[in-house]
Amino acid sequence: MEVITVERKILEKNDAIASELRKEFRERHQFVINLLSSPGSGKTSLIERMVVKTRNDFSSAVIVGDVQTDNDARRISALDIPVVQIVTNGGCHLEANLVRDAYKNLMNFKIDLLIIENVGNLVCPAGFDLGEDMKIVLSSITEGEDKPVKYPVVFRNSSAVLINKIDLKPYLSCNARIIKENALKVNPSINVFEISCKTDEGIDEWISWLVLNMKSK
Ligand SMILES: Nc1nc2c(ncn2[C@@H]2O[C@H](COP(=O)(O)OP(=O)(O)O)[C@@H](O)[C@H]2O)c(=O)[nH]1
Ligand SMILES: [Mg+2]
Repeated sequence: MEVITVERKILEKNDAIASELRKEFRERHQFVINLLSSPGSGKTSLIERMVVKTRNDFSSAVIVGDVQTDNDARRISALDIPVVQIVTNGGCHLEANLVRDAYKNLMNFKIDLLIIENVGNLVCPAGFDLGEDMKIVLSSITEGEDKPVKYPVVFRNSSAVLINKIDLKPYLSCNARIIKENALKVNPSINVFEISCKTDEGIDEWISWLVLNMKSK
């Protein structure tokens, strides 16, 4: 019983900070997405592709969470956009207070799209509101077809699933159509995109959908 009480208190505190953040993002006309996936599904690769393709249209910034190292922040800062790395030192997800502290470093930049790359994990990050407009989950075809049904909460809480690495279809027995069906089973309103961060297939369609949502905020 105590554990449940403590967990609820943590989530309540997190949600209060997330609400403040959401208000601040709205006042600054910033659209915020929270990227979730297993380690290695392609979150950083997606950010790299998106920034290259959209930099003439709008300004992006990134907050990236990892258990250790600032490798991802280094990769992203090579694109010459503002990036803040949060090292959680063992923590399996980002919390709103960490994002609030990281966001202080982004006050002086013009930002249209803020991308939060969460810690690679399909369980813990799902329950934590970071003030984002949307959670987006990546599921790559190297992970198999059953991730949406094994980890339903993250798929249920996400507005879109990006089925990544479809360039590898010829080499794998995993069927992207079944990932899609499983995702729709746990969340009938989830939007599904098949993408490759290697060949760029599907990336334009995903970005067009995102931009529509940014414009309607
Ligand atoms: N073949 C292929 N490899 C990819 C694709 N996207 C990412 N990768 C590779 O997958 C590995 C993990 O990608 P990364 O972006 O670091 O994943 P993250 O841990 O989710 O940020 C890297 O070696 C990428 O080059 C893709 O669409 N196709
Ligand atoms: Mg990464």
